[in-house]
Amino acid sequence: MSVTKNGPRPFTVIVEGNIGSGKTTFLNHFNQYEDVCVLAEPIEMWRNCQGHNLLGLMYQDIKKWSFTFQSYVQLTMLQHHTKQTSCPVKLMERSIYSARYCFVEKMKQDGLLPEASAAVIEKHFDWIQDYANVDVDLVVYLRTTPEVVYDRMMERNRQEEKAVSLDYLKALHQIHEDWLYHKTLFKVPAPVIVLDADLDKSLIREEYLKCEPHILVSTK
Ligand code: DGT
Repeated sequence: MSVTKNGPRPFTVIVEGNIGSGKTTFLNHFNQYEDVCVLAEPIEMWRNCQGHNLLGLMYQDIKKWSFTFQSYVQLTMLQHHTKQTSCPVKLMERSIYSARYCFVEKMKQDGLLPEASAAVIEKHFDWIQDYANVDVDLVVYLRTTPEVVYDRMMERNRQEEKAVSLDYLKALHQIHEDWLYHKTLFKVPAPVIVLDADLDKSLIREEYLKCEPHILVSTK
């Protein structure tokens, strides 16, 4: 356990990568360890916020729903970052950082989030960083190529993602690259491990095993 703003915190790992990069499969691999608290992305919460499918609304009309959606994503990510656990390791799918640095950034670039709305989300984000316990110890970047994740996304056929184009995935890929690989875009919140996540399911286990010792560092 390390001690930060609000007291003890487990060794915290965030798993990042493009849509369809295999974050869920990666997390599932670590479900076998009882010392690891695995927090999958709160997508079901985004699909049902008091009966409203915010993820669906966002893809139907991004301009109208971008602020609503990103506000809720930020809240649910904050809940995961601050969730108490007795496990020495916490493994999270995405983070408050990718919401802000990848998705909000992309909406801003495309003019889909009014400047005033972006300012409110950024103020909130800055306040969270200053006063909440959202520090992380390690980033696992599941690096892919856009064409591979596009095929995976088409195959899984999630209703809300029918509106997602290859061009959108290429742009998101570039933002992830600049943030976590080239490290030229935004502050990287912790050391980064890069895995080749283009690999097929039958080969990816080898990649997972490579980073296991870095993740299970605080477990006995
Ligand atoms: P995986 O296991 O790597 O295939 O993970 P996915 O693709 O299920 O999870 P993720 O986080 O890449 O995306 C789930 C959906 O939610 C996808 O349509 C993108 C969307 N999404 C996630 N976070 C945000 C966000 O902060 N803003 C926006 N606009 N969309 C987001």
